[in-house]
Amino acid sequence: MFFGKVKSASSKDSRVPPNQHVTTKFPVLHHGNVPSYPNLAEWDLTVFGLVESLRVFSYAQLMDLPQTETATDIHCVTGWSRLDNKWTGISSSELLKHVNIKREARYVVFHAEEGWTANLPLEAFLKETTLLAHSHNGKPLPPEHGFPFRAVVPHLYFWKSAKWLRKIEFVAEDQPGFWERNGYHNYGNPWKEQRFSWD
Ligand SMILES: Nc1nc2c(c(=O)[nH]1)N[C@H]1C(S)=C(S)[C@@H](COP(=O)(O)O)O[C@H]1N2
Ligand SMILES: [Mo]
Repeated sequence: MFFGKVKSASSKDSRVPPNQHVTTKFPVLHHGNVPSYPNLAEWDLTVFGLVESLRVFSYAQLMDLPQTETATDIHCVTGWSRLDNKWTGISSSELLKHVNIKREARYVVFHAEEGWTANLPLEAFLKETTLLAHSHNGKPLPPEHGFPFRAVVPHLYFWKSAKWLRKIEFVAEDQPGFWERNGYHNYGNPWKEQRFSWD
């Protein structure tokens, strides 16, 4: 008798971390308000901290940088996973062609609107699938999903993927962000189920 499931390498099961279920919906989850930007000329993205010189990018300047497309799965700590998301934006490695970080920089803090932050190690930021995204499945992000720019860090639980990104800070010492100070795991690897601080 065989009681297990037959798995193949291409099986969706192998792409879904433990205790996650797949949804084709795109749930909206956040703390605080959805900002609106009637005038994108007033929006900017600041890169600061342990950098040779602080850089402020306008929306137009970011859109002029070489664009990257990724196809990645997202895993929310509340239990849903959404497979095959196409994101368009600026890769972290592209960004770092325009900003020189100092060698002491070891962690990254994403600063969103309303003081919301998320932290991650520099290596996680530098992973090739990490994107500053402006589009999802070929369309500009809707306001509730982070318009005009959000971080996408698909190899960590989705709370690290800051919506309404306004600043990226490079630091030497880790600085736990909003959820990390409120009981979530500091790193958040979905494959190891690093959901809460005690996991
Ligand atoms: N600025 C900001 N970004 C955020 C959050 C937030 O509260 N504020 N919540 C995070 C959480 S907990 C999740 S699960 C995802 C949800 O993204 P979505 O609403 O696009 O599905 O956004 C993340 N990014
Ligand atoms: Mo979340």
